Amino acid sequence: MSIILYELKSVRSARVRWTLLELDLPFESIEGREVFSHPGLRAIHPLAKVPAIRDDGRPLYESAAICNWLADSHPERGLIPAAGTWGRALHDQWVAFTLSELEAPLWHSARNTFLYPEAERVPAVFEQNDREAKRALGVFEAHLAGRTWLVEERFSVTDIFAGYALHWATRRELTAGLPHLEAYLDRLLARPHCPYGRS
Ligand SMILES: N[C@@H](CCC(=O)N[C@@H](CS)C(=O)NCC(=O)O)C(=O)O
Repeated sequence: MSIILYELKSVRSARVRWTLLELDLPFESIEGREVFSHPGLRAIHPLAKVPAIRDDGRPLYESAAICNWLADSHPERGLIPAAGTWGRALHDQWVAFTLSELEAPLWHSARNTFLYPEAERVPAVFEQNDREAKRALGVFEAHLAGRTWLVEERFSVTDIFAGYALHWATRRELTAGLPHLEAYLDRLLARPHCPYGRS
């Protein structure tokens, strides 16, 4: 078994790195700014984005698809509820909610902060995006009141996945006044394999 991970340590590939570490799977890392022009990455991802993996020669991209695949293909580690269970439906719900309601506005703001050419940036989007992100954060806050983890009261890849976007929201200072969410992030970031910390 061989896994190659194309990554840049502080971005969404951190989800895949953390999943691999929790599963205790060995992997080769191709990391750094040069990753975007690496022929290995370009052969996998049509937009040359990270994360991407090659698992026993098979190419896969999109952080949700990769994390789910890795956890599903090692069911003995118990990192993801099994397909066809209610726990899995909840996992899918939180992944979709994270991507569409929280990560989309955060990413749109990021693009308008440092990715688009300066002349194309639209500062007006920040307020709208922060408002949308805060609505989503309020949903996490309400769900986490009285809960330790997102699904089935045990740590799972759902927490790895959503946790990355929640941590991203702290970097935009959007989590003030959300004590359950802040406490959850403290629990998450204290885990030994968490690849990032409070900034
Ligand atoms: N939805 C994708 C997002 C991938 C993505 O946009 N990755 C960024 C880093 S977080 C990237 O590679 N950006 C380089 C670029 O846009 O050219 C996922 O979750 O894997």
